[in-house]
Amino acid sequence: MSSQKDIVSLRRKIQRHEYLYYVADSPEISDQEYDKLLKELQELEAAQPELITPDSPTQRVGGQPLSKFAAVVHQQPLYSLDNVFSPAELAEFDARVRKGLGADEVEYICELKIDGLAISLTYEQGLFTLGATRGDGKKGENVTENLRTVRSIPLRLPEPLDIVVRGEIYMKRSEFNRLEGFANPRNAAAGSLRQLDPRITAARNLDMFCYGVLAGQRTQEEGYQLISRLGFKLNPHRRICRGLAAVQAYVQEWASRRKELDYDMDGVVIKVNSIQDQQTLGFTTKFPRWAAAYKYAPEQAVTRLEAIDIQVGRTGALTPVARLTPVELNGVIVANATLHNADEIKRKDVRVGDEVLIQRAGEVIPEVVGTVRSPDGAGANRSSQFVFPRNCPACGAAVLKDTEDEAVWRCPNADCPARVRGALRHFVSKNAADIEGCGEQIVEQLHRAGLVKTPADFYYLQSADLLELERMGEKSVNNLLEAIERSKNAGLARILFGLGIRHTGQFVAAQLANKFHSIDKLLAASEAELAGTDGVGEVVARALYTALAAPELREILRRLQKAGVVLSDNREQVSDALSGQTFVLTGSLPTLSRGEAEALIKSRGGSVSSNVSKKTSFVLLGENPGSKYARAQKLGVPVIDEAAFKKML
Ligand code: 3BA
Repeated sequence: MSSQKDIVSLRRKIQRHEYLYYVADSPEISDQEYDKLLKELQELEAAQPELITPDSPTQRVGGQPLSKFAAVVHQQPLYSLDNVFSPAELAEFDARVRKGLGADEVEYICELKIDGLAISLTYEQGLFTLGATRGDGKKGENVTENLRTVRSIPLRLPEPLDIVVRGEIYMKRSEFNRLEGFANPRNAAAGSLRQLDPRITAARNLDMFCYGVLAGQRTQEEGYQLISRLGFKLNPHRRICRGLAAVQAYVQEWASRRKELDYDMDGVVIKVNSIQDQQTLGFTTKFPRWAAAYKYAPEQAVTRLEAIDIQVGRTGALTPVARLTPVELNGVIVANATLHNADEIKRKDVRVGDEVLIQRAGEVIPEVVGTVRSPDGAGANRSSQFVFPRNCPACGAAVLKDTEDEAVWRCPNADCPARVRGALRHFVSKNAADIEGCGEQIVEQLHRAGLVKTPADFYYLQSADLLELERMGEKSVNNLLEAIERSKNAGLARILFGLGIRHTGQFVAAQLANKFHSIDKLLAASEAELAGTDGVGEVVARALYTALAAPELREILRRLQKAGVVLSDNREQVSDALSGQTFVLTGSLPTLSRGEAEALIKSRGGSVSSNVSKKTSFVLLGENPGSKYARAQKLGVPVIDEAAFKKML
């Protein structure tokens, strides 16, 4: 039996590594080592549940689902920010501040305005006891259990303080891209924070930047340094700017640099640095006179909404798409924009025939913001409200939601022609089987003609059948058959990815291929063996185990194999590319998580270290690099970005 002392010291150790990984972004141990420590603690606590404390790292997801969130009255109200929209308005803000202080020049601190949700964290005696949303500024919701799942939020402080810290909860773009049905990372963060079941929130990997300061500081910057020392995560891009010109330069710089970030920002927050000056300026009823938010204008255009179509994806998700009178949006002609989901159409009340505002925010796909009513018509002659279909437009099946909270309606029919076509398009795509020249139209034609229903059918196509299709001459038939033949060597990882098995994205597919090397070994693997794959957790392993046992999938795999599609990977070919090379990671990468990058390196024979030395082969550089970058430059260690890294693989 282990002592309380063992448990406490193990807990401290894990807390320290959580800090290093999630806040300081400079881990000293690998994900596997971390998992091992956590598992060890879980086992010790399971044997002696009376020793579990609320700040234990095992308690991040301990809570039971709630039936509703309780209201919380903020001890101190959360103010809003005064908005400015142009350099001229920013100059007016500076003039007001200078006048209020009787100063010629003011020292400001500028920081990125994170596009997330304001929250407040309360600590009592150093223990995290309450987390609340901003709400209307006076009253918010108690989301403590959900905030406990956010790894960058400390559950215990190094000192037994009674404090309240404020900040912004947000979702990284790379995390948002994994999810479906949310309009943007902000909505995804909001939806994830408002989940009654903390296990769902935990799976969404939310993050937080703090910007609140504590009493007794001389400047805002000192306040930031203090909360940083207490273990909170701060956005690293803040800068002290003396005078208006320096502030304008910061605003301009980040207008173009925002694309570098893995999270959305919608402007810059400018704060008077001196706390005494802040007190002199005070507050209006709504906002502090010593702060302003400079909001960037999104790329927008106005055009007519011609129609709303519903697209059905391979997973069954129904996405409403706006068909527009083509219009130019920053140099690109746009004819379609997403309306995201049924709730969004209702909320925005956009109707066919309306003049609508479209914009391209952080993402590549433009979205419809809302209707711009003409001053005369005032909407008198508008068409009726869009009615979201109750049935799949492609097959007629009644549509469903996975859970009530979800915004996405889905077609549940696995044989739905739209879903099947989506699945086939996915299979032939570049990162999957890569059947060259087999575009959307050909897939559609083959499916319509009844020649292809599953991915395996591509490999049984006969030229006689193909020649009967419209616009398919001898040459195009030969080209297609040759491309299909070539794709037989795409490799296990791509074929696995192409089959669209749930939870098996490009990354997991590559990991599975690397670990099991052949489809037969993969199909014979136990759930535990699947869970032992880097990048595959227990939840995914369970779902994957079930998916791999499905008779339909087994039959497709059998027919692929019979047709000569290679379903094994040559060990040497994949695993030795990085053999003998040592990598150090710093900063966050645009698409890969740290864990994914480490797993990729190891799976190819390389190793990962946390310290840069002369022996380091490469430093893999992401956004917001730490001191390792400077050290790499000093030692002359080659520095590569994610794109270069992927090429090496
Ligand atoms: N700084 C949002 N308010 C912020 C504390 C003040 C403030 C914000 C900020 C009022 C961001 C309003 C909601 C609120 C705490 C009130 C930031 C950001 N500073 N960097 C000056 O990044 N979005 N939002 N939160 N009190």
